[in-house]
Amino acid sequence: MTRILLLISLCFASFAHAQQSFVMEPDSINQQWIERNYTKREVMIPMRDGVRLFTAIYEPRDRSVRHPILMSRDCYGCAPYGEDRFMRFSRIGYYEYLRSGYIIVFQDVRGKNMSEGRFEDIRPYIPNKKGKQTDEASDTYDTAEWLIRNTHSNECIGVHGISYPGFYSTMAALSLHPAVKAVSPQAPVTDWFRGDDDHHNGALCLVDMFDFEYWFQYINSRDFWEGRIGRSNSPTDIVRRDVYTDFLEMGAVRNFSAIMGDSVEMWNLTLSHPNLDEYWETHTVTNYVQYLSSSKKANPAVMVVGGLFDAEDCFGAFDTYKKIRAKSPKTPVYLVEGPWSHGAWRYTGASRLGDVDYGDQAAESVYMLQMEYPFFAYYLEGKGSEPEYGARMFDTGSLMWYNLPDGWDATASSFTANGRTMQRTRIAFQLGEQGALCSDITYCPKNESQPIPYISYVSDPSRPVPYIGSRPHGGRDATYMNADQRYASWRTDVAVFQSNELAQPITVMGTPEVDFTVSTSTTDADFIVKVIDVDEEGRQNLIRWEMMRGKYRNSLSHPEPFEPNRPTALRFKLNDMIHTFQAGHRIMVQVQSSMFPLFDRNPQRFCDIYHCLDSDFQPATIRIYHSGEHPSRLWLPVVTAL
Ligand code: PG9
Repeated sequence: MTRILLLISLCFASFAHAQQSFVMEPDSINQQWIERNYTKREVMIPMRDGVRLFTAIYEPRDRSVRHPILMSRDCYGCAPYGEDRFMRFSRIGYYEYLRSGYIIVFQDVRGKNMSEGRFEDIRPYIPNKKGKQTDEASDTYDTAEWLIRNTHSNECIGVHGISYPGFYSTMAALSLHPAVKAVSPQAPVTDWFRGDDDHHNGALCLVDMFDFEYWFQYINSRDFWEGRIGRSNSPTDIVRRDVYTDFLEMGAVRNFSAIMGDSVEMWNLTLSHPNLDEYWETHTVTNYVQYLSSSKKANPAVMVVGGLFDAEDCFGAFDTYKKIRAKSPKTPVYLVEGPWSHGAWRYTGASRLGDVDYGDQAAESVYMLQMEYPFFAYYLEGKGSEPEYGARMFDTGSLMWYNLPDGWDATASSFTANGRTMQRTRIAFQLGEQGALCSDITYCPKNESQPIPYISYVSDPSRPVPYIGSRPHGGRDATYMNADQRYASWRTDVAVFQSNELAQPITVMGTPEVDFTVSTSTTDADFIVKVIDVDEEGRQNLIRWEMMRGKYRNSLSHPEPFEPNRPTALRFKLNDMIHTFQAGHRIMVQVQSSMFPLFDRNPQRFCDIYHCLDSDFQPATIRIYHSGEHPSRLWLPVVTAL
């Protein structure tokens, strides 16, 4: 840690003087002030291979002191373009930095918008680059070199970004430029096959992929920014009555490809790599975070931020943090997980999702003033103290933060939270007869042995289970992540298991694990497991869920058919959860075999789903075994304070 202190002292010495000459009245900042006190430059920064990247630099006019730099590398544009057109900075996201005189930098990544070069989705990191070899880490390195030579900076650079810019932030940490002192990947694009954006355990995120990819390649481009095409030039921008009915009518994935056309690279790549293969693994940034420890000159601090109800990259935030902790132990890494949707923490209204309010402590101002700004202030300005927490985790049931000084380790049997020692016990919540859910800490109905040791339902691809109860929707609605599940629990193709009313609160902190025995009358099927908090009003609040495409149950790389009607083990993990089920509530588990059109439908026949025909789709009789020789359990990590 002494190295960090030395680096910080360098930042501090060159910046400390800044405070006197740049302090402003707390409420005096506004867009006019920004435009009066900042200049804007647009430059094309040359990379080592000669490709030039468009970079917008907002710099304080005050050159009596040197300023920290906060950069975002972006594939969605750095608008407004033009040195005479200032960005309207979001109060929540930027005012603390502008108030403190940061140089704010936005860069179009290689091949996107006004930058030169060729764009590649989730461009792989290249270890031990030679000569003019480039990746997003080297583009960041070359940009940092240029910035510290051509701005009035204190040679302390922070990089942050949400979603795809979150991916570029993780790559920025891997630049290992000595001036890149602190990085914050937020809701970072991380693993597009296991759990982010494009797939969940091999099932295609149909709405997101179909609505995003054409737009991302053609509309979000220089042609758009220079007025040659408009937003509506997209064949996927079809008139929507309701995405459920419209996408159901469109049928098999091959029909979506026909509309998309054959020029959308990421759509074509996705469909030509249906299994987890080398393409996906080389494009997964967490396969390279061990290189964070490979430099003696740089050791950037990393603060990962995630939303517990993030519909896009919930997996990515947890996985980025866990892999950095495991593979680069010398990296100072922090995790913040709040009750937020994708990126909500940097915008007004963060504490609400759908019709649920998670309270004042979940507000964007709490996040910015207590978490993000202090992190960058410490590492870029030497202001304040090192974050006293390794992780700050929000309990979505008790609506309070846990400060975990030792960070987040979902496997630890004991840990410290809010100054108390917590003990974690993996408890089996067993699926039971008549839809019971019982465990050692909840009531178990007497075990009247029933001749039928399973609950069964018919999964009919012509009537898939909607991913959300409200209708109509033009696209994917992010509020499904914590929505009321009563719309599903009455359906005959959803298996429902619930506990008795809890006599005491039960706090779950960690990784829920499915450990079921199932069967299908066909050779493939999907399984979605949902963990639900049933409150006193009977609202069935979705807390955590995950999809497993059945053929990948044993391996994401090597799909296997089911033997029809043979009881088969089904084991997979859900994203971590931090949730207290209050006394008087019930714990509910729902199991279903479609979540449409969030995911593409499974034809329920072992085949290459992306090229199967409408006629390939068939109903399947699904059995969820619950007793006898085939018990099914949901393992929940229950914690108690010692
Ligand atoms: N996570 C978003 C996304 C990226 C790529 C494909 C689809 C979605 C995002 O960058 O906002």
